[in-house]
Amino acid sequence: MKARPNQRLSSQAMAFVLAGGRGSRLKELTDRRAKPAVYFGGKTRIIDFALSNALNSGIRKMAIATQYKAHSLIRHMQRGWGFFRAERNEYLDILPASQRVDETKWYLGTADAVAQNIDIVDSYNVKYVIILAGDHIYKMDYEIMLAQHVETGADVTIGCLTVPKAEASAFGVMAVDAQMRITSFLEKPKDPPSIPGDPANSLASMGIYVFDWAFLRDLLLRDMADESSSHDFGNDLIPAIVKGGKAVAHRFADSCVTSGLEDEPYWRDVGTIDAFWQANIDLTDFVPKLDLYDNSWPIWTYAEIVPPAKFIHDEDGRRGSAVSSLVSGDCIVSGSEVRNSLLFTGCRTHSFSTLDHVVALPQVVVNRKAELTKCVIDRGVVIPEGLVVGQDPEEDAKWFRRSEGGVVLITRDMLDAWERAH
Ligand code: ADQ
Ligand code: ADP
Repeated sequence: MKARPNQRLSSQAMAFVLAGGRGSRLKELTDRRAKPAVYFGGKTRIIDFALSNALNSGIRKMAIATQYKAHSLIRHMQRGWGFFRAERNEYLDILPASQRVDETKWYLGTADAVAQNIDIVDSYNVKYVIILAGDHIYKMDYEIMLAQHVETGADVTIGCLTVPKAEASAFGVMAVDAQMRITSFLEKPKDPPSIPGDPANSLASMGIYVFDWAFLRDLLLRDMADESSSHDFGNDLIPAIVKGGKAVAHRFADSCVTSGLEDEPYWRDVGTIDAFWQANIDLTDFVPKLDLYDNSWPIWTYAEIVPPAKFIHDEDGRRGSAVSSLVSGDCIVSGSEVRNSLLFTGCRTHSFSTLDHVVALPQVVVNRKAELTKCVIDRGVVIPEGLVVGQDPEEDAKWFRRSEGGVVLITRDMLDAWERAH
């Protein structure tokens, strides 16, 4: 593709979103849906963040590779992201594994997910490909990262951020020189190296990569033919480029999008029940670290057309109230007290019930006299009258999943078992 002067780089780029991972640390929340399809923040799902970043950065060509429990993700994409128009040179393709090149072959690794779709990427006629993970919460302007990639002439540019060394084993960890050229890269090392002069922290890969398509295409073809490869970006392709080519790190702090409210770069992998609960509850803070109200960087999603949230006194005049909480449309808080909680669309809470530090996914019903503290309630769960959760760890763990951090996850299946026994 020949560039015109003053053309934004994003208009010559596509986003390839990897949304096929299992996300097993989210336990039963990902029993029926892939991690990118998990709800976050009251209205949105996790994948909406990466896709909205791409859209807000000016990218109009996207492909999403799915495989594990893809149904709810695909349905979400079709409902919420179906506005791309080929006649405006906009494309969004959903690419489930085993449905194109080979009927039986799953995507072996993240690089294989791209390799199996080389023809689709070719058809987009783009100069740059930005590889994204569909499972992180952050706001980032990819145009800035593309500009650095072009300026440095790198083979690959990798988004990076500083993480505590104690957590760095979960990441690709790199060392860089003064020009941000990556001098070493270790995928999920047991003993991660720290940043020189900053022993408490390591420089971690965000799993975001910018490539010239011509370069990546070649690399993928060679990788496909290599039987010793696991066909994974972090394990195979990136370490090889660091050794034999030019890999450059891009600091997330340079391209993260903050509003006047936030002052530090915000990036979360909400990969565990504790991290998921915390990141949702953080939104109820007086000044949250993630500003969902910044309409200069909207997070697009599929949203049903629903009536407004409603707060009512019951017949005895008991107040239905929510403080320090986010309450989505179609919720009715009736004669109950909601504190420091987040209610997704369509929740109902009935008289004499209390919710404290609760994340209730869509269509949760909390019946009378239930007392819920520090829990995550899966979509559509009906909490029976008088159920108390979050006060007796042993009792909670008997029926529900209690995380290391003391968050109780309640799903329909768990409640079915509880109901059979009571
Ligand atoms: P991980 O996130 O652990 O590390 P991985 O499990 O490969 O790597 O997942 C990356 C993304 O690809 C996720 O969004 C996942 O859903 C998706 N995915 C995984 N397997 C897939 C498959 N077979 N087909 C399609 N999609 C798939 C990576 C990097 C690290 C980096 C972290 C940052 O390897 O170097 O530090 O991301 O989170
Ligand atoms: P409680 O909270 O005491 O258990 P209900 O569940 O009967 O009481 O709900 C009380 C109030 O909630 C109703 O009187 C009504 O105002 C409101 N409500 C319930 N369902 C709806 C609905 N579908 N549309 C509008 N309001 C509703």
